[in-house]
Amino acid sequence: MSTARSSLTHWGAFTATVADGDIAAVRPWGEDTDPAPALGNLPGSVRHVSRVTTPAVRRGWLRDGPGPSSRRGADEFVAVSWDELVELLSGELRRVIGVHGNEAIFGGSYGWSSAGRFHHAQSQVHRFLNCLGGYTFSRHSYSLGATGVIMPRVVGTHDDLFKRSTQWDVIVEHTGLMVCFGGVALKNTGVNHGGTTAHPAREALDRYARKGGRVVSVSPLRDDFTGACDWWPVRPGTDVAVMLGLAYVLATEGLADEAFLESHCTGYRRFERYLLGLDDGVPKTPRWAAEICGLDADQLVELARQMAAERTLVTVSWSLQRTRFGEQAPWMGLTLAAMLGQIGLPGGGFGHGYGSMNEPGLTPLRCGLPRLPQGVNPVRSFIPVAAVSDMLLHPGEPFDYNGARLTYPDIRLVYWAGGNPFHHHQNLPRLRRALHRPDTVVVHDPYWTAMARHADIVVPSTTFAERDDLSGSRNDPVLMAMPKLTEPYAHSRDDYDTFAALASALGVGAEFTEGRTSAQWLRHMYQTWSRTLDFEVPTFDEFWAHGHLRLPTEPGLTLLSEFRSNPHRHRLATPSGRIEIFSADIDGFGYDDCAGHPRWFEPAEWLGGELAQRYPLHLLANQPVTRLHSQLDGGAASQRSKVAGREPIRMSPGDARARGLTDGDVVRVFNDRGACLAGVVVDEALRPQVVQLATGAWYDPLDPSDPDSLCVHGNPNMLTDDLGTSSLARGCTGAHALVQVEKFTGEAPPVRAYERPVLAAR
Ligand SMILES: Nc1nc2c(c(=O)[nH]1)N[C@H]1C(S)=C(S)[C@@H](COP(=O)(O)OP(=O)(O)OC[C@H]3O[C@@H](n4cnc5c(=O)[nH]c(N)nc54)[C@H](O)[C@@H]3O)O[C@H]1N2
Ligand SMILES: Nc1nc2c(c(=O)[nH]1)N[C@H]1C(S)=C(S)[C@@H](COP(=O)(O)OP(=O)(O)OC[C@H]3O[C@@H](n4cnc5c(=O)[nH]c(N)nc54)[C@H](O)[C@@H]3O)O[C@H]1N2
Ligand SMILES: [Mo]
Repeated sequence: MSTARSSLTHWGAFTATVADGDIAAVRPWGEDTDPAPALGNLPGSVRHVSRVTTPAVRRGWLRDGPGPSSRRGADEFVAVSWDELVELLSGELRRVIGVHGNEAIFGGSYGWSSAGRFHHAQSQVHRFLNCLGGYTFSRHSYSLGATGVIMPRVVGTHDDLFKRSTQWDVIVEHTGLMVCFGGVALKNTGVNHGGTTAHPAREALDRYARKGGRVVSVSPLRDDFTGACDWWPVRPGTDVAVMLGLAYVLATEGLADEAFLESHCTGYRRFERYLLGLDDGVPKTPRWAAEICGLDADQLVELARQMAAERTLVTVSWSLQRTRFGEQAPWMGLTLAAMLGQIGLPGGGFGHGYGSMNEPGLTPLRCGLPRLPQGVNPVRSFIPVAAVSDMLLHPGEPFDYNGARLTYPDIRLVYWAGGNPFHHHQNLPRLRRALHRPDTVVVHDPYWTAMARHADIVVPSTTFAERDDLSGSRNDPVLMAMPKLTEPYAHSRDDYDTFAALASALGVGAEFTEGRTSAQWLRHMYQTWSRTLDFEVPTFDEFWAHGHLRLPTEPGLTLLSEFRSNPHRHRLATPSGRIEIFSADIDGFGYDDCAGHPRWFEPAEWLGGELAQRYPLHLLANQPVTRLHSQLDGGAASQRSKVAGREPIRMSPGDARARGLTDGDVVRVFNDRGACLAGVVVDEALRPQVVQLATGAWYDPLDPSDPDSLCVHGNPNMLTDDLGTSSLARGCTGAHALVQVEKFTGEAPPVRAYERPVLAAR
């Protein structure tokens, strides 16, 4: 018997055919003209061999009790019953809270998990831990670690840059020139947090091109822009120099909009001293920039003049801030746009994240969405999200963050539900050592990810396909029902039911559930939400029966148009109320890695630096085309992309030739931090000396007992560093690393990442 139902993932809406307890086939949602390839990973995902079938406990933890252990990731697991699991886990939570306090629980639990708004694992774990008295939390995201701190300080918002970005229709109608740092990578527009029912970016860019709109794509990869453009193959990590070179032309040729800089900005003169080199003796001329970025100085001059002459949109992809000194690129992009004086004019100004996520360019909802209340966390201790290894390795030690001096808490229990640190964190050998430290590591996941393999207690979760839920996102017009497609596989349980059982064992059952089942929660969330609306919506039952609900949106937006029209009435939430080209606050922090105005900092790992002598290739560890992060890496679309069973590494023909490499070769990619294998794809779309290996291949150590072991599959976080963007934001720096690549000789070891661990008898 097969049935067809519609549902939603972060990478799009679809209709599934279900047979034999699994998704058999999917068809993209009717209105989606550009569905994401990752939909192809769904068939077979419910009964995939990598599913966690039963609650499991690491043998050493079961035998010796909680405590630091270097066996994490190498030990056997023992299957336990749900009753035993609840007893062991609730007992351990009680112990840690009783002996060490709630601060000793790290519950940041970063990760995307599923699109559903109720069964969102991170929301569930936060609500649960809040009922227990709180937890050490994490701030911001791996997506936007630097932006999340710098942009509120200099333009008063982070969220509105995306939610209320200049819309595609406005760009198509008004923009004459798009200068896109990091391109507009359509592969990334497949995805949106909370799901998405339409992917309009490709079609909008087609219309833009047909109208004669011009694009300059500044990126090491040609395919970061689809269709006609001027491709400027920049050296990775040098965009700020390019922007400074352009700004220099504007400043010295009388092309900067002095009136706008005066009326809407503060601190331009301070910045201009730096730009002109009045204090450091280094004018940031196009020639200076060209030396750094590897582009042509005359072309920079020409482009700056055109930018001043045309309606110009300066866009900066999120990847540019996921690097050392990542605060600078969005800040400098904003500054460049401010000098052009077009911020707030239709089709002009600044954009951040076109081609990073589906959201920028889309129309926002005129209302909120149903949500699960997470309660209140009384614990004040937190870390910037990408400081997880630092925290575990340096308890009690101070660190700088956003103007404050904070102290790392002493974590005893790590609780992860709905994320995969072996996907998202950098420097995996260091992460493994950090994970040896706590007394207990708990992971809820439907799959045996590397994080689950490094846990002491593994809790088998259902996937979105095995429960009722609903979802939508703030820039998509459709609220979708996500009906259960099939029964829970093996002994998996909804995270909600697990937390309800634990809460009950710990005496806070009623607080956690408020007396509701999941079904009652869905109805309750919908009804609570509908009472906040200023328009009529159908009843929950009508919504559920129909399967989706169209919501009103706000078309025609231009970012910061209100601020432009009246900067007094629509002050920005910055200290000056204006765009801060110079921030007295940041200047006052006295950091040597983030100054009072945007500037060029030379990173340790770039092609112009000393380290490039030893590691002469610049690795871009970007987002994968065929999946969302590490999710469903075992699925058909992701598997089709592999080369010799490994994650593909792309390199330019010259770099391949110099190493005697051809398509299909297995290579070892390495630097001082670690190494992984990958499968070669030779491609002219890459700037020479640049290689590209997407994130998301499941970590697969050749020797699981050795933290430094080679990953045989191709996880680029074996190579990246977790130093943090700067003392200001301490954001993720996973986008870049310098590496060397060599042919792997001998028989390549098999990839075993998806194999279910053998569960030992007691
Ligand atoms: N080198 C490098 N590293 C990066 C990046 C980069 O560009 N370069 N990008 C970074 C970015 S931007 C991000 S956002 C992160 C993403 O990092 P993550 O969000 O941690 O990655 P995902 O693979 O999406 O992990 C989600 C996990 O949730 C699980 N899951 C799904 N549904 C459920 C559920 O219902 N319950 C439970 N308990 N679990 C569920 C999935 O199986 C999966 O293991 O990675 C970051 N890491
Ligand atoms: N298909 C798919 N889409 C996704 C995701 C996914 O996993 N799969 N993840 C989603 C998430 S959570 C996020 S946060 C976003 C991330 O969005 P981004 O961070 O923008 O995505 P990336 O693919 O890492 O980077 C985009 C491009 O920037 C270019 N780039 C890298 N470094 C530099 C540089 O120094 N200079 C210049 N000029 N260009 C550079 C790379 O060539 C890269 O292809 O993507 C989202 N979209
Ligand atoms: Mo992200």
